[in-house]
Amino acid sequence: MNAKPGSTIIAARVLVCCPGRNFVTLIIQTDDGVTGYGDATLNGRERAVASYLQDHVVPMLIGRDAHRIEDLWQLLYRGAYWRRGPVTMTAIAAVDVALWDIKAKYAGMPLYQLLGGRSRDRLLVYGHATGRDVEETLDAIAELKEQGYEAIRAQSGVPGLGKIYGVSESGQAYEPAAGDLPTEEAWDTTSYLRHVPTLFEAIRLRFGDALHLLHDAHHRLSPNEAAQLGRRLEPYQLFWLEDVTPADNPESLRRVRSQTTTPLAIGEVFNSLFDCKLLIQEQLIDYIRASIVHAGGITHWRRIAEFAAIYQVRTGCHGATDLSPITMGCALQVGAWLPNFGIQEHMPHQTPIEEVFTADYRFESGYMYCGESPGHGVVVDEEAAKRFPYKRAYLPVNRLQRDGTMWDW
Ligand code: EZ4
Ligand code: CO
Repeated sequence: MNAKPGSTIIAARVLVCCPGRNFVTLIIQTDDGVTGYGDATLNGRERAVASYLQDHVVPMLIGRDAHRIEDLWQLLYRGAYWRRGPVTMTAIAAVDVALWDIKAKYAGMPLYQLLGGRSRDRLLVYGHATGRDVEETLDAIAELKEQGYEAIRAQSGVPGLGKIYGVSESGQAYEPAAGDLPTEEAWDTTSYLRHVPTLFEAIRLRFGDALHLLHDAHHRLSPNEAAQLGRRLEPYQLFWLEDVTPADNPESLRRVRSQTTTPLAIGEVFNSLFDCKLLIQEQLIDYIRASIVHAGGITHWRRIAEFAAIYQVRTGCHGATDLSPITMGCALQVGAWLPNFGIQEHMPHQTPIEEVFTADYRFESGYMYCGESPGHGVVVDEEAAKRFPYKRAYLPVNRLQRDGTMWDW
């Protein structure tokens, strides 16, 4: 496969840095000085993807035509023989995104132009409100409303339980991952199911009906418990209820779907169209949460999104802070084009991330606006990154309060 001059990949390197939290970035350069950046961050397993890229993918890239994005995607996917899985698909995503960045820079256009141009002026995002109890969550919602958010994910501590993942300590974000090893938290589904409707009742009482409300059950429920929760939340008209059951069994959603009209979202841990297929085809969900970084890059993610469009399923891309600004830049570029864009998660990155990543997107009053610079609009300062070396860090895990059984967190 001969590359034309002016588009040959001459260098590719992996950068692991920790400006407040760990990020893995793939940097690809062509012989005429165009640089593309791809996100390869897999929270808590960062080094595994860095090695996959460094040891097995980078050597295959050198000398290839940077414009043959599809062919390189197929080479890395089919060629590995061992298909799918988060590590593989995140590594492929990094290559894919860096190459789309390069192609758009060659074209001198923002990425959305290469996909078909704009379908919308701005992208609806949702913010995160959490608190140790209902009152704190209500205050957090009030603050987000002040900033203009029209859609808010609400989580709160559960009476009788200590700190649980997804709920912050006072005034703090519940992320990033902290601790050299995962801490262990205690969980009780009965207490949780009793508590959640009271949270949403209080929210509607204080803020009325206009606000879009979301909630994340973080894979902790059985199909029947999820059906119960969906029903009990119907009076509060949620925008979506997320990850009610573990994502391994898509059939579980049949039970939930048949029992409740509360809109369902799932898929932040999905890495392939095959994870999403049944859920979309049977219209068991309303929003697909797969992200560009964990689902094979723009090339594969857009197959998921366009497949979803056929079944009136809209996108709601994962956008927690473990997805680097590169992934956010791509999500906004692609979301500017995608006809069935639904909503974008927005959890702002914390300082000092801006010392390493410069992004051309912006948030304003409940919406995000993608930038107009060529590429996906995010550049990485490799020199600055050296000041922030990788630091082992993990999110907490979960055990049942009753008897210490390992649980989904
Ligand atoms: O737990 O990104 O909806 N968002 C989430 C996230 C995920 C983390 C895992 O790395 O559930 O906070
Ligand atoms: Co989630």
